[in-house]
Amino acid sequence: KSIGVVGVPFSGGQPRAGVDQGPLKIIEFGLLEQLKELEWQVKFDGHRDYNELQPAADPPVGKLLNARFVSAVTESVASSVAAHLKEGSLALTLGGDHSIALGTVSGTMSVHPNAGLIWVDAHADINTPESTESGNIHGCPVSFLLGIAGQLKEFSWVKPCLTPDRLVYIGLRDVDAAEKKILRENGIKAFSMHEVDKYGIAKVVEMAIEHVSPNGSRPIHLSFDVDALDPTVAPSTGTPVRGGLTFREGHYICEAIHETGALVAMDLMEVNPSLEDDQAVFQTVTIGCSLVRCAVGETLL
Ligand code: DIR
Ligand code: MN
Ligand code: MN
Ligand code: MN
Repeated sequence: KSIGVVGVPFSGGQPRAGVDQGPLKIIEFGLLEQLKELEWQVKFDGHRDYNELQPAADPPVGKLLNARFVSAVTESVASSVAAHLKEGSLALTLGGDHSIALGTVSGTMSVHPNAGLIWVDAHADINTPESTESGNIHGCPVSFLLGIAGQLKEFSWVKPCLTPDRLVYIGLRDVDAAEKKILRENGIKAFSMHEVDKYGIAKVVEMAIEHVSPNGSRPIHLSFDVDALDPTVAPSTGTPVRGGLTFREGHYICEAIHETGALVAMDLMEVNPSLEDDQAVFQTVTIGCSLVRCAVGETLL
């Protein structure tokens, strides 16, 4: 069993500096050694310098900020993820902000066109270029993947590759009004923190998996935004929202998805080691590492 690790030190999908240091910190904290201890063959080519893809000028495209830069980086990420998958490796992408998932999911779908997507996040990240209030593309990747965004020439490489029935959310609690409308109109399955409270995490994860990959019939891509976790558990992230997943709920999601045997790709996004104090950074980075370990087979017993 082998795992291809893609480190994406990129922050252009949102305004706060530092999230580009997430992948470096996660690897510095020993994730690759931990994966080897779990008997994975690890392929990691080092962190690519995505700044070489930064265009000389990148004026707003409508409301979207850094559109050309985000497009170039995510296109490159898509091909890195696809290359690992074609070699039969599990693809693990370390962010960076969540705009990067436009690349990771596109890469997965190019190799596994029927894959299901489990998006664990406080936010739905499904704004369109028209609906976004912030202009930050980390709030938009899902609409691009679904093809409800309307084609922009800056993102001409993006092919709609996801259908609403193969998408499910866990952990939502900060969803824009326009996003709620999009979720409703497209009949997208979402388990907000309300459903986590109501059914418990085990039932929610079971229903989520059953939705995107009935009886393990479809490969699974897990996109985990660390802000899905409660800020007391993972404080060092750009847009923390109170009332999130507990330490164990976050890990349970990863453990249960591992148990399906269908996981082909995982993203760990929005770890920002420049936010909060050293203790908070330690907590956030170590939980990032342990979420990944659980998703690839670490068990408690
Ligand atoms: C908001 C916040 N919905 C936006 N999104 C965040 O900017 O579109 N996503 N923080 O991670
Ligand atoms: Mn996100
Ligand atoms: Mn988020
Ligand atoms: Mn985000």
